[in-house]
Amino acid sequence: ENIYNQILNAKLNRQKLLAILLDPDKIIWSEIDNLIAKINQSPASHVFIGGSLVQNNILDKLILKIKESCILPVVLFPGNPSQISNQADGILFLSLLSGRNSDYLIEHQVQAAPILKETDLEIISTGYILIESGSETAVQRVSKTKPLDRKNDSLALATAQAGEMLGKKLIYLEAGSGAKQAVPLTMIDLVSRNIEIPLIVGGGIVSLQGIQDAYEAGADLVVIGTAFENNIEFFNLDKI
Ligand code: 1GP
Repeated sequence: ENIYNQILNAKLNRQKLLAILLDPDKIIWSEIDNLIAKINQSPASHVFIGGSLVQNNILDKLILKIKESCILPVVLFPGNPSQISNQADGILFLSLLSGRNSDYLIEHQVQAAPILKETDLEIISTGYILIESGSETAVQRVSKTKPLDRKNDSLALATAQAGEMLGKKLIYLEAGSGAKQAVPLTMIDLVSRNIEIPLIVGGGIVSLQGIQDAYEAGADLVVIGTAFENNIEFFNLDKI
């Protein structure tokens, strides 16, 4: 359980973590070496791999390429059970706790379990909570679920606590990739102060200040996808 223990230890030591999320479908292969170099120069502690419509051969190819020159743990962040690659180090085994679509609560997990059993992946049980963020996001569209009201901090907390009581090892507060509005800081604050397990926050964070704010509110690990995808100098912005 190396990946999880590292996240847990970081939380205990108040050390903040950062994941860069790569969508295999959006990779520009001619620029991959430079992309990986930028990841290596960035403060990232993890590489997450996921997207809505990923094909397996691309997934394997991307992970093998990253592993050639990047030592960060590669963690799958799958949109559906077909997005499994034994080339990664671990997988966020997600259950979409904010929704009431049983496919994303348990059906996909049932389909994935026998496949995962055949891999060496570290399975990290994660309570995934989608928060309303100004307009419909891909997670919402694909999962056909309603996100939680962004003003209802106490419902987000009750959902996170239910996840913790169900034995989830991580809680992920998600605004959705490319969200107009990130997860509210008051919500991060309330949830982080009232659960023991590490808290991941992502979706719609587009500045270094936004990352810092999420950390200060209580996020243990922040996920950056779109902002880095749009500008691989993202983590150098304050140094220019
Ligand atoms: C999406 O939380 C991640 O699942 C990252 O979102 O692409 O908006 O950074 P962004």
